[in-house]
Amino acid sequence: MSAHPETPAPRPLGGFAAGLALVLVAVLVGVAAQRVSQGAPVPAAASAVAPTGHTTTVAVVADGMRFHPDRIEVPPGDRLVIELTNRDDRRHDLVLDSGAKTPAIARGGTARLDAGVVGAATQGWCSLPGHRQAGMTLQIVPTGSAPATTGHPGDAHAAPAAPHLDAMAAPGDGFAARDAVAPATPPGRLHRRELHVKEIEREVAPGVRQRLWTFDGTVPGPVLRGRIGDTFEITLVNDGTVDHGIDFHAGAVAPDEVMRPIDPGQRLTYRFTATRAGIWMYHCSTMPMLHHIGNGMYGAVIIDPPDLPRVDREYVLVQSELYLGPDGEPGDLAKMQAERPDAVVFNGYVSQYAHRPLPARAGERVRVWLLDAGPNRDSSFHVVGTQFDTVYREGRWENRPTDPGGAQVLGLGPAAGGFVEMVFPEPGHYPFVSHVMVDAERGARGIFEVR
Ligand SMILES: [Cu+2]
Repeated sequence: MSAHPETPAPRPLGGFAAGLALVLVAVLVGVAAQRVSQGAPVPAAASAVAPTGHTTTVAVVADGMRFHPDRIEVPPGDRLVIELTNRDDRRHDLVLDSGAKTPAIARGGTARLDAGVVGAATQGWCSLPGHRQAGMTLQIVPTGSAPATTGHPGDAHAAPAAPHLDAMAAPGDGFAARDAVAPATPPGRLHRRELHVKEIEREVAPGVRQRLWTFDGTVPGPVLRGRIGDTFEITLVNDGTVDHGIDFHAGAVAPDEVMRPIDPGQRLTYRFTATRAGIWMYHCSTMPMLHHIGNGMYGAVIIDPPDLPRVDREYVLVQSELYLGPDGEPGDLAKMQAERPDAVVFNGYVSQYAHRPLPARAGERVRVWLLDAGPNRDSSFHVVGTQFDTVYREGRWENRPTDPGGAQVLGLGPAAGGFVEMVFPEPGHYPFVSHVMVDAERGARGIFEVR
């Protein structure tokens, strides 16, 4: 198997490299293709070309989120048969413009695709979510014809438009915001739980529904909490339709086994011991991670610093971006790649705490834990009308109430976290935002209602 001739070639990087790659592919096809005559009827051709009665067979390997080769030249009029082998650790299939397709095959699996008589350039791709946009495409070209145009893979077909999102719209009366209250630190030292991957359709802004990929049906996933020295034994169960995995930043462990993607119906147990304090991200570990995190697969693990004082109230806010796909479908990977979010949100829903404010009382000390789940954008958390006398960021106390200085924002890059504390001076409505103003205006905002 490892001595197979179709060892993945380097990706072409420019004109010269592309030209070289074409020569290599031509040689590769010349070696791998078997052209045989046969009298059996052939499937209808995509364009009018006289069938030659020959069949060209090409071995294609799926590996590293690419097809090798990713361009196949076929004598016009030949029938093309592709023998697909998957060497990746995740499932793939191959779909053609014509509608011909293989089933999804697991690592080591093979499938045979009859592409019919080749008369015109044809596109192929892997139809598992995100794989086409991540670059899993294949061109079939009649020998001697001009190369097919290669636009952005995500633009290769006209997709239905994304729904319109109004960041100022109010949710309906029945809307319940996600509970932002931080869970209490549980007493035990071993935290055992199952996390089920669920692919669910849910509202992310008033009137806007998306098919989200989730841990346990919520976005963000459940907030887990413990102390330094605690062990977490998490069993991930994939109740979804595509492969998923998990990666906990809260523990140090070799990724090979525990972070591997698992097929639908499978489970794995991920054990780690928390040795350092902070608010740590967890997220799906399946490629393209940009798509899996961008479509909802993230959450937080809080490991309390040993000297964490009691406060009157504690909240958790996880910031993330929304890249809308068509209504009721997963988020749009092409937008994620272009860093063009439709909205930026706290705890998964546009401006939810502007409509359902978080309560507090004047004179109370309030702690807000923050995690920037991204996947792409920084957060700059600010509460209008207050100053932070306490800042804890990425494992360090940066400000304490006894310090003469204070802080106006908690700045976080993607996957970073921390907490701030403040005392509200008097009753009122104190807006909170990411002070990246374009993000505040597209949904990263809320209100503390202080009585
Ligand atoms: Cu996933």
